[in-house]
Amino acid sequence: MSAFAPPKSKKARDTGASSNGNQKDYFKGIGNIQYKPDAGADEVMVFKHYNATEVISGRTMAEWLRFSVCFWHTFRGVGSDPFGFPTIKRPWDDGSDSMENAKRRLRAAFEFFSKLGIKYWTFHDRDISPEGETLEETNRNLDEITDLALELMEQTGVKLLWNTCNLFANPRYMNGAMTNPDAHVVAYAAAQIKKGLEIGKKMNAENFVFWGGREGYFTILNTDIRSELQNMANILKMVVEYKEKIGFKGQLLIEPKPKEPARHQYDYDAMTVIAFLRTYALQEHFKINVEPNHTTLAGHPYEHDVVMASVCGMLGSIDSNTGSPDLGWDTDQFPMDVKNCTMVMKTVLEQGGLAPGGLNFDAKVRRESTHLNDMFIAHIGAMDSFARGLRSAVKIKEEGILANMVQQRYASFESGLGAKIAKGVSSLEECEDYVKQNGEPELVSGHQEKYESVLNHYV
Ligand code: XUL
Ligand code: CO
Repeated sequence: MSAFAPPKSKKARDTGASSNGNQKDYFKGIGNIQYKPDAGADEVMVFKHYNATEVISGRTMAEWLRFSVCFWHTFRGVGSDPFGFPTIKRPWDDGSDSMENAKRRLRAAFEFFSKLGIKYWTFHDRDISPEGETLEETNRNLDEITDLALELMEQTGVKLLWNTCNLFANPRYMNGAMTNPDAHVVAYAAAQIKKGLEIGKKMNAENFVFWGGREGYFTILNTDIRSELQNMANILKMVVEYKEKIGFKGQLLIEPKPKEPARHQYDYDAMTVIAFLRTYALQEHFKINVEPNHTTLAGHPYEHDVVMASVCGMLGSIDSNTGSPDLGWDTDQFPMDVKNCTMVMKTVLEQGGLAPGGLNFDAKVRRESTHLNDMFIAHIGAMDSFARGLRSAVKIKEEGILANMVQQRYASFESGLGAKIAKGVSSLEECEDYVKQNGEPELVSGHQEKYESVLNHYV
Protein backbone atom coordinates (compact mmCIF):
# COMPACT_ATOMS: atom_id res chain seq x y z
CA MET A 1 0.00 0.00 0.00
CA SER A 2 1.52 3.28 -1.04
CA ALA A 3 -1.49 5.53 -1.22
CA PHE A 4 -0.50 7.69 1.69
CA ALA A 5 0.82 11.16 1.10
CA PRO A 6 3.45 12.36 3.60
CA PRO A 7 1.93 14.55 6.33
CA LYS A 8 1.90 18.22 5.43
CA SER A 9 2.61 20.92 7.96
CA LYS A 10 -0.05 23.18 6.49
CA LYS A 11 -3.13 23.49 8.70
CA ALA A 12 -5.84 21.12 7.61
CA ARG A 13 -9.03 22.98 8.50
CA ASP A 14 -12.19 23.28 6.50
CA THR A 15 -12.13 26.62 4.70
CA GLY A 16 -15.89 26.40 4.48
CA ALA A 17 -15.68 27.48 0.85
CA SER A 18 -17.63 25.39 -1.65
CA SER A 19 -19.17 22.13 -2.55
CA ASN A 20 -19.68 19.91 0.51
CA GLY A 21 -23.36 20.76 0.62
CA ASN A 22 -25.13 18.94 -2.13
CA GLN A 23 -24.65 15.45 -3.45
CA LYS A 24 -22.84 15.70 -6.80
CA ASP A 25 -22.99 13.30 -9.68
CA TYR A 26 -19.31 12.43 -9.69
CA PHE A 27 -19.77 9.43 -11.96
CA LYS A 28 -21.91 11.02 -14.67
CA GLY A 29 -23.32 8.63 -17.20
CA ILE A 30 -22.82 5.59 -14.98
CA GLY A 31 -26.00 4.18 -13.42
CA ASN A 32 -26.50 1.40 -10.91
CA ILE A 33 -24.63 -1.68 -12.12
CA GLN A 34 -27.10 -4.32 -13.30
CA TYR A 35 -27.04 -8.12 -13.33
CA LYS A 36 -27.05 -9.25 -16.97
CA PRO A 37 -26.04 -12.93 -17.21
CA ASP A 38 -26.27 -13.02 -21.01
CA ALA A 39 -23.99 -10.00 -21.56
CA GLY A 40 -21.34 -10.31 -24.25
CA ALA A 41 -17.61 -10.62 -23.64
CA ASP A 42 -16.96 -6.92 -24.12
CA GLU A 43 -19.73 -5.77 -21.76
CA VAL A 44 -17.76 -5.13 -18.59
CA MET A 45 -19.97 -2.61 -16.77
CA VAL A 46 -22.52 -5.30 -15.78
CA PHE A 47 -22.49 -8.29 -13.45
CA LYS A 48 -22.64 -11.56 -15.33
CA HIS A 49 -22.41 -13.84 -12.27
CA TYR A 50 -23.03 -11.75 -9.15
CA ASN A 51 -26.75 -11.55 -8.50
CA ALA A 52 -26.95 -9.95 -5.04
CA THR A 53 -30.42 -11.15 -4.09
CA GLU A 54 -30.24 -14.66 -5.55
CA VAL A 55 -30.47 -17.30 -2.84
CA ILE A 56 -27.84 -19.99 -3.07
CA SER A 57 -27.19 -22.62 -0.41
CA GLY A 58 -29.61 -20.96 1.99
CA ARG A 59 -28.38 -17.36 1.78
CA THR A 60 -28.33 -14.55 -0.74
CA MET A 61 -25.13 -14.09 -2.69
CA ALA A 62 -24.71 -10.72 -0.96
CA GLU A 63 -24.85 -12.44 2.44
CA TRP A 64 -22.28 -15.07 1.48
CA LEU A 65 -19.89 -12.65 -0.15
CA ARG A 66 -20.18 -9.52 2.05
CA PHE A 67 -18.14 -7.42 -0.38
CA SER A 68 -16.47 -4.25 0.80
CA VAL A 69 -14.64 -1.38 -0.93
CA CYS A 70 -11.48 -0.06 0.72
CA PHE A 71 -11.16 3.69 0.87
CA TRP A 72 -7.37 3.92 0.83
CA HIS A 73 -6.72 2.43 -2.58
CA THR A 74 -9.91 3.35 -4.36
CA PHE A 75 -10.20 6.93 -3.08
CA ARG A 76 -6.62 7.80 -2.08
CA GLY A 77 -4.67 5.83 -4.68
CA VAL A 78 -2.96 8.08 -7.20
CA GLY A 79 -0.92 5.52 -9.11
CA SER A 80 2.49 6.51 -7.81
CA ASP A 81 5.10 3.80 -7.35
CA PRO A 82 8.72 3.92 -6.09
CA PHE A 83 9.82 4.84 -9.62
CA GLY A 84 7.07 7.11 -10.81
CA PHE A 85 4.83 10.02 -9.99
CA PRO A 86 1.03 9.87 -9.77
CA THR A 87 -0.83 8.91 -12.93
CA ILE A 88 -4.37 8.97 -11.58
CA LYS A 89 -6.30 12.21 -11.14
CA ARG A 90 -9.89 12.08 -9.93
CA PRO A 91 -12.20 14.96 -10.87
CA TRP A 92 -13.41 15.49 -7.30
CA ASP A 93 -9.93 15.47 -5.73
CA ASP A 94 -7.84 18.69 -5.79
CA GLY A 95 -4.88 16.85 -4.25
CA SER A 96 -4.94 18.99 -1.08
CA ASP A 97 -5.14 17.91 2.55
CA SER A 98 -8.10 20.18 3.23
CA MET A 99 -11.23 19.08 5.06
CA GLU A 100 -13.19 20.26 2.04
CA ASN A 101 -11.36 17.81 -0.19
CA ALA A 102 -11.74 15.02 2.38
CA LYS A 103 -15.49 15.58 2.35
CA ARG A 104 -15.68 15.58 -1.45
CA ARG A 105 -13.81 12.28 -1.55
CA LEU A 106 -16.30 10.80 0.88
CA ARG A 107 -19.28 11.94 -1.16
CA ALA A 108 -17.75 10.49 -4.31
CA ALA A 109 -17.04 7.25 -2.44
CA PHE A 110 -20.62 6.79 -1.30
CA GLU A 111 -21.90 7.48 -4.80
CA PHE A 112 -19.50 4.79 -6.03
CA PHE A 113 -20.55 2.25 -3.35
CA SER A 114 -24.21 2.83 -4.16
CA LYS A 115 -23.83 2.52 -7.92
CA LEU A 116 -21.78 -0.64 -7.47
CA GLY A 117 -24.33 -2.07 -5.03
CA ILE A 118 -21.67 -2.80 -2.40
CA LYS A 119 -22.91 -2.81 1.18
CA TYR A 120 -19.66 -2.36 3.13
CA TRP A 121 -16.60 -0.13 3.19
CA THR A 122 -13.34 0.02 5.16
CA PHE A 123 -10.92 2.85 5.98
CA HIS A 124 -7.82 3.89 7.92
CA ASP A 125 -8.28 6.94 10.14
CA ARG A 126 -5.78 8.93 8.09
CA ASP A 127 -7.27 8.05 4.68
CA ILE A 128 -10.51 9.77 5.39
CA SER A 129 -9.32 12.66 7.49
CA PRO A 130 -6.15 14.79 7.57
CA GLU A 131 -3.76 14.86 10.51
CA GLY A 132 -3.60 18.19 12.31
CA GLU A 133 -0.79 19.83 14.27
CA THR A 134 -1.72 18.04 17.49
CA LEU A 135 -3.50 14.82 18.43
CA GLU A 136 -6.45 16.91 19.62
CA GLU A 137 -6.75 18.67 16.25
CA THR A 138 -6.39 15.39 14.39
CA ASN A 139 -9.16 13.89 16.50
CA ARG A 140 -11.43 16.89 15.91
CA ASN A 141 -10.92 16.47 12.14
CA LEU A 142 -11.79 12.81 12.44
CA ASP A 143 -14.94 13.60 14.44
CA GLU A 144 -16.10 16.05 11.79
CA ILE A 145 -15.38 13.72 8.88
CA THR A 146 -16.95 10.69 10.53
CA ASP A 147 -20.09 12.75 11.25
CA LEU A 148 -20.44 13.21 7.50
CA ALA A 149 -19.55 9.56 6.84
CA LEU A 150 -22.27 8.46 9.26
CA GLU A 151 -24.80 10.66 7.48
CA LEU A 152 -23.82 9.15 4.13
CA MET A 153 -23.98 5.64 5.61
CA GLU A 154 -27.50 6.31 6.85
CA GLN A 155 -28.57 7.76 3.48
CA THR A 156 -27.20 4.86 1.45
CA GLY A 157 -27.48 1.91 3.85
CA VAL A 158 -23.75 1.18 3.38
CA LYS A 159 -22.17 -0.20 6.57
CA LEU A 160 -18.68 -0.21 7.99
CA LEU A 161 -17.01 -3.63 7.71
CA TRP A 162 -13.99 -2.36 9.63
CA ASN A 163 -11.88 0.63 10.42
CA THR A 164 -8.22 0.65 11.35
CA CYS A 165 -5.46 3.02 12.40
CA ASN A 166 -2.65 4.02 10.10
CA LEU A 167 0.30 3.27 12.39
CA PHE A 168 2.93 3.15 9.66
CA ALA A 169 2.96 6.22 7.35
CA ASN A 170 3.83 9.05 9.74
CA PRO A 171 7.62 9.42 10.34
CA ARG A 172 7.03 9.07 14.10
CA TYR A 173 6.35 5.38 13.41
CA MET A 174 9.48 4.72 11.38
CA ASN A 175 10.83 2.36 14.09
CA GLY A 176 7.46 0.77 14.74
CA ALA A 177 4.25 1.75 16.54
CA MET A 178 3.27 -0.69 19.31
CA THR A 179 6.80 -2.15 19.02
CA ASN A 180 8.74 1.13 18.91
CA PRO A 181 11.84 1.26 21.15
CA ASP A 182 10.64 4.67 22.46
CA ALA A 183 7.80 4.50 25.01
CA HIS A 184 6.62 7.95 23.89
CA VAL A 185 5.88 6.61 20.39
CA VAL A 186 4.21 3.49 21.82
CA ALA A 187 1.99 5.80 23.89
CA TYR A 188 1.15 7.83 20.76
CA ALA A 189 0.14 4.65 18.94
CA ALA A 190 -2.00 3.62 21.92
CA ALA A 191 -3.69 7.03 21.96
CA GLN A 192 -4.39 6.77 18.23
CA ILE A 193 -5.83 3.28 18.69
CA LYS A 194 -8.04 4.53 21.56
CA LYS A 195 -9.59 7.06 19.18
CA GLY A 196 -9.87 4.38 16.47
CA LEU A 197 -11.92 2.17 18.79
CA GLU A 198 -14.18 5.10 19.69
CA ILE A 199 -14.71 5.79 15.97
CA GLY A 200 -15.44 2.08 15.43
CA LYS A 201 -18.11 2.21 18.11
CA LYS A 202 -19.57 5.47 16.78
CA MET A 203 -19.88 3.99 13.28
CA ASN A 204 -21.00 0.52 14.32
CA ALA A 205 -17.97 -1.11 12.73
CA GLU A 206 -18.44 -4.85 12.52
CA ASN A 207 -14.69 -5.42 12.99
CA PHE A 208 -11.53 -3.50 13.84
CA VAL A 209 -8.22 -4.36 12.12
CA PHE A 210 -4.59 -4.22 13.22
CA TRP A 211 -2.02 -4.43 10.46
CA GLY A 212 1.54 -4.12 11.72
CA GLY A 213 3.51 -2.92 8.74
CA ARG A 214 6.26 -1.49 10.93
CA GLU A 215 5.92 -3.94 13.80
CA GLY A 216 9.09 -5.89 13.08
CA TYR A 217 12.76 -5.24 12.46
CA PHE A 218 15.22 -4.11 9.85
CA THR A 219 18.19 -5.52 11.78
CA ILE A 220 18.14 -7.88 14.74
CA LEU A 221 21.30 -6.14 15.98
CA ASN A 222 19.42 -3.09 17.28
CA THR A 223 16.23 -4.92 18.29
CA ASP A 224 15.10 -6.32 21.64
CA ILE A 225 12.56 -8.73 20.19
CA ARG A 226 11.33 -10.08 23.53
CA SER A 227 10.55 -6.58 24.76
CA GLU A 228 8.87 -5.54 21.48
CA LEU A 229 6.59 -8.60 21.43
CA GLN A 230 5.68 -8.09 25.08
CA ASN A 231 4.87 -4.41 24.51
CA MET A 232 2.70 -5.26 21.50
CA ALA A 233 0.83 -7.86 23.58
CA ASN A 234 0.41 -5.35 26.42
CA ILE A 235 -1.07 -2.72 24.13
CA LEU A 236 -3.43 -5.30 22.65
CA LYS A 237 -4.52 -6.20 26.22
CA MET A 238 -5.27 -2.50 26.78
CA VAL A 239 -7.30 -2.61 23.55
CA VAL A 240 -9.39 -5.52 24.86
CA GLU A 241 -9.99 -3.67 28.15
CA TYR A 242 -10.92 -0.38 26.48
CA LYS A 243 -13.16 -2.08 23.94
CA GLU A 244 -15.09 -3.68 26.77
CA LYS A 245 -15.15 -0.45 28.75
CA ILE A 246 -16.76 1.57 25.94
CA GLY A 247 -18.98 -1.30 24.78
CA PHE A 248 -17.57 -1.59 21.26
CA LYS A 249 -18.92 -4.83 19.82
CA GLY A 250 -16.76 -5.23 16.69
CA GLN A 251 -14.56 -8.31 16.23
CA LEU A 252 -10.85 -7.50 16.66
CA LEU A 253 -8.72 -8.76 13.76
CA ILE A 254 -4.99 -9.01 13.10
CA GLU A 255 -3.83 -9.00 9.48
CA PRO A 256 -0.64 -10.99 8.86
CA LYS A 257 2.03 -9.92 6.42
CA PRO A 258 5.58 -11.29 6.40
CA LYS A 259 7.50 -8.21 5.21
CA GLU A 260 7.09 -4.88 3.41
CA PRO A 261 7.63 -2.25 4.62
CA ALA A 262 9.65 -3.87 7.47
CA ARG A 263 12.23 -6.47 6.55
CA HIS A 264 10.64 -8.93 8.94
CA GLN A 265 7.17 -8.40 10.38
CA TYR A 266 6.13 -10.15 13.59
CA ASP A 267 2.66 -10.94 12.19
CA TYR A 268 4.37 -13.07 9.53
CA ASP A 269 1.49 -15.34 8.53
CA ALA A 270 -1.70 -16.79 10.00
CA MET A 271 -0.01 -19.49 12.08
CA THR A 272 2.59 -17.06 13.45
CA VAL A 273 -0.15 -14.68 14.56
CA ILE A 274 -2.13 -17.51 16.13
CA ALA A 275 1.00 -18.63 18.03
CA PHE A 276 1.58 -15.02 19.19
CA LEU A 277 -2.03 -14.71 20.37
CA ARG A 278 -1.84 -18.01 22.24
CA THR A 279 1.53 -17.15 23.79
CA TYR A 280 0.10 -13.97 25.28
CA ALA A 281 -3.36 -15.41 26.10
CA LEU A 282 -5.13 -13.14 23.60
CA GLN A 283 -6.65 -15.80 21.35
CA GLU A 284 -10.17 -15.38 22.72
CA HIS A 285 -10.29 -11.76 21.68
CA PHE A 286 -8.87 -11.72 18.16
CA LYS A 287 -9.34 -13.39 14.81
CA ILE A 288 -7.34 -13.18 11.60
CA ASN A 289 -7.90 -10.94 8.60
CA VAL A 290 -6.18 -12.87 5.81
CA GLU A 291 -4.91 -11.06 2.73
CA PRO A 292 -3.92 -13.62 0.07
CA ASN A 293 -1.29 -11.33 -1.49
CA HIS A 294 0.41 -11.35 1.93
CA THR A 295 0.06 -15.13 2.05
CA THR A 296 1.88 -15.54 -1.25
CA LEU A 297 4.49 -13.02 -0.10
CA ALA A 298 5.11 -15.39 2.83
CA GLY A 299 5.89 -18.12 0.29
CA HIS A 300 2.60 -20.01 0.65
CA PRO A 301 -0.03 -20.97 -1.93
CA TYR A 302 -2.82 -18.41 -2.41
CA GLU A 303 -5.42 -20.06 -0.17
CA HIS A 304 -3.02 -21.34 2.50
CA ASP A 305 -3.67 -18.78 5.27
CA VAL A 306 -7.42 -18.76 4.63
CA VAL A 307 -7.45 -22.53 5.18
CA MET A 308 -5.02 -22.54 8.14
CA ALA A 309 -6.87 -19.75 9.97
CA SER A 310 -10.21 -21.44 9.31
CA VAL A 311 -9.00 -24.83 10.55
CA CYS A 312 -7.92 -23.12 13.81
CA GLY A 313 -11.34 -21.43 14.13
CA MET A 314 -9.63 -18.06 13.63
CA LEU A 315 -10.65 -16.91 10.13
CA GLY A 316 -12.40 -13.59 10.70
CA SER A 317 -12.27 -11.73 7.40
CA ILE A 318 -10.46 -11.60 4.06
CA ASP A 319 -8.74 -8.74 2.24
CA SER A 320 -9.57 -10.30 -1.09
CA ASN A 321 -6.85 -9.37 -3.53
CA THR A 322 -4.04 -11.07 -5.39
CA GLY A 323 -0.42 -10.46 -6.33
CA SER A 324 1.55 -11.38 -9.38
CA PRO A 325 3.20 -14.59 -8.20
CA ASP A 326 6.14 -13.90 -10.53
CA LEU A 327 6.89 -10.71 -8.55
CA GLY A 328 8.07 -10.67 -4.96
CA TRP A 329 5.98 -7.81 -3.63
CA ASP A 330 2.52 -6.71 -2.64
CA THR A 331 0.87 -5.51 -5.84
CA ASP A 332 -2.67 -5.51 -4.38
CA GLN A 333 -4.37 -6.51 -7.63
CA PHE A 334 -8.05 -7.21 -7.97
CA PRO A 335 -8.74 -10.95 -7.59
CA MET A 336 -9.68 -12.13 -11.08
CA ASP A 337 -8.60 -15.77 -10.92
CA VAL A 338 -11.72 -17.92 -10.60
CA LYS A 339 -9.82 -20.95 -9.30
CA ASN A 340 -8.34 -18.93 -6.42
CA CYS A 341 -11.77 -17.49 -5.63
CA THR A 342 -13.28 -21.00 -5.67
CA MET A 343 -10.70 -22.26 -3.17
CA VAL A 344 -11.40 -19.33 -0.84
CA MET A 345 -15.18 -19.73 -1.08
CA LYS A 346 -14.87 -23.49 -0.54
CA THR A 347 -13.31 -22.75 2.86
CA VAL A 348 -15.78 -19.96 3.62
CA LEU A 349 -18.68 -22.34 2.88
CA GLU A 350 -17.12 -25.10 4.96
CA GLN A 351 -16.90 -22.80 7.98
CA GLY A 352 -20.48 -21.58 7.47
CA GLY A 353 -19.74 -18.02 6.28
CA LEU A 354 -17.53 -15.08 7.17
CA ALA A 355 -19.83 -12.75 9.12
CA PRO A 356 -19.10 -10.42 10.79
CA GLY A 357 -16.12 -10.44 8.41
CA GLY A 358 -16.36 -10.02 4.67
CA LEU A 359 -14.48 -9.88 1.39
CA ASN A 360 -12.78 -6.52 1.45
CA PHE A 361 -11.18 -5.45 -1.83
CA ASP A 362 -7.82 -4.28 -0.51
CA ALA A 363 -6.88 -3.83 -4.14
CA LYS A 364 -5.94 -0.98 -6.42
CA VAL A 365 -6.37 -0.41 -10.10
CA ARG A 366 -3.08 -0.58 -11.98
CA ARG A 367 -1.05 2.58 -12.33
CA GLU A 368 -1.85 2.44 -16.03
CA SER A 369 -5.62 2.04 -15.47
CA THR A 370 -6.33 5.73 -15.27
CA HIS A 371 -9.93 5.95 -16.55
CA LEU A 372 -12.77 6.49 -14.09
CA ASN A 373 -14.53 3.42 -15.51
CA ASP A 374 -11.56 1.28 -14.48
CA MET A 375 -12.63 1.71 -10.84
CA PHE A 376 -15.95 0.08 -11.67
CA ILE A 377 -14.59 -2.54 -14.06
CA ALA A 378 -12.03 -3.68 -11.48
CA HIS A 379 -14.59 -4.14 -8.71
CA ILE A 380 -17.22 -5.69 -10.98
CA GLY A 381 -14.67 -8.16 -12.39
CA ALA A 382 -13.54 -9.17 -8.91
CA MET A 383 -17.11 -9.48 -7.62
CA ASP A 384 -18.00 -11.66 -10.60
CA SER A 385 -14.90 -13.82 -10.02
CA PHE A 386 -15.97 -14.38 -6.41
CA ALA A 387 -19.56 -15.01 -7.48
CA ARG A 388 -18.28 -17.72 -9.82
CA GLY A 389 -16.09 -19.01 -6.98
CA LEU A 390 -19.15 -19.17 -4.72
CA ARG A 391 -21.27 -20.96 -7.35
CA SER A 392 -18.49 -23.51 -7.98
CA ALA A 393 -17.84 -24.01 -4.26
CA VAL A 394 -21.55 -24.65 -3.64
CA LYS A 395 -21.57 -27.31 -6.39
CA ILE A 396 -18.41 -28.89 -4.98
CA LYS A 397 -20.05 -29.04 -1.56
CA GLU A 398 -23.44 -30.26 -2.78
CA GLU A 399 -22.02 -33.04 -4.96
CA GLY A 400 -19.59 -34.03 -2.21
CA ILE A 401 -17.22 -35.81 -4.62
CA LEU A 402 -14.05 -34.09 -3.40
CA ALA A 403 -15.14 -34.43 0.23
CA ASN A 404 -15.75 -38.18 -0.27
CA MET A 405 -12.36 -38.60 -1.88
CA VAL A 406 -10.71 -36.91 1.10
CA GLN A 407 -12.80 -38.92 3.55
CA GLN A 408 -11.73 -42.16 1.84
CA ARG A 409 -8.12 -41.07 2.05
CA TYR A 410 -8.40 -40.86 5.84
CA ALA A 411 -10.73 -43.87 6.29
CA SER A 412 -8.10 -45.79 8.27
CA PHE A 413 -8.71 -43.41 11.19
CA GLU A 414 -12.37 -44.41 11.47
CA SER A 415 -11.84 -47.74 13.21
CA GLY A 416 -9.29 -49.89 15.03
CA LEU A 417 -5.92 -48.40 15.93
CA GLY A 418 -6.50 -45.43 13.63
CA ALA A 419 -9.58 -44.39 15.61
CA LYS A 420 -7.58 -44.66 18.85
CA ILE A 421 -4.80 -42.45 17.41
CA ALA A 422 -7.37 -39.94 16.18
CA LYS A 423 -8.99 -39.77 19.64
CA GLY A 424 -5.60 -39.44 21.33
CA VAL A 425 -6.01 -42.65 23.36
CA SER A 426 -3.23 -44.82 21.90
CA SER A 427 0.43 -45.15 22.94
CA LEU A 428 3.84 -45.66 21.33
CA GLU A 429 3.90 -49.25 22.63
CA GLU A 430 0.53 -50.01 21.04
CA CYS A 431 1.69 -48.55 17.70
CA GLU A 432 4.83 -50.68 17.87
CA ASP A 433 2.77 -53.85 18.51
CA TYR A 434 0.53 -52.97 15.57
CA VAL A 435 3.49 -52.67 13.20
CA LYS A 436 4.99 -55.93 14.47
CA GLN A 437 1.71 -57.67 13.69
CA ASN A 438 0.92 -55.93 10.39
CA GLY A 439 4.34 -55.35 8.87
CA GLU A 440 5.10 -52.74 6.22
CA PRO A 441 2.26 -50.37 5.13
CA GLU A 442 1.25 -50.43 1.46
CA LEU A 443 2.05 -47.44 -0.75
CA VAL A 444 -1.25 -45.60 -1.33
CA SER A 445 -1.48 -43.08 -4.16
CA GLY A 446 -2.19 -39.44 -3.22
CA HIS A 447 -3.91 -39.01 -6.64
CA GLN A 448 -2.97 -35.31 -6.82
CA GLU A 449 -3.75 -35.04 -10.52
CA LYS A 450 -7.15 -36.67 -9.96
CA TYR A 451 -8.01 -34.05 -7.33
CA GLU A 452 -6.86 -31.30 -9.68
CA SER A 453 -8.97 -32.71 -12.52
CA VAL A 454 -12.03 -32.94 -10.30
CA LEU A 455 -11.57 -29.31 -9.22
CA ASN A 456 -11.26 -28.26 -12.86
CA HIS A 457 -14.63 -29.85 -13.55
CA TYR A 458 -16.28 -27.20 -11.35
CA VAL A 459 -14.27 -24.09 -12.20
C1 XUL B 1 -1.04 -3.40 3.66
C2 XUL B 1 -2.46 -3.74 3.94
C3 XUL B 1 -3.22 -2.75 4.74
C4 XUL B 1 -4.16 -3.33 5.72
C5 XUL B 1 -4.80 -2.32 6.62
O1 XUL B 1 -0.39 -4.31 2.88
O2 XUL B 1 -2.96 -4.74 3.51
O3 XUL B 1 -3.90 -1.94 3.86
O4 XUL B 1 -5.17 -4.05 5.09
O5 XUL B 1 -3.89 -1.48 7.23
CO1 CO C 1 -4.91 -5.57 3.69
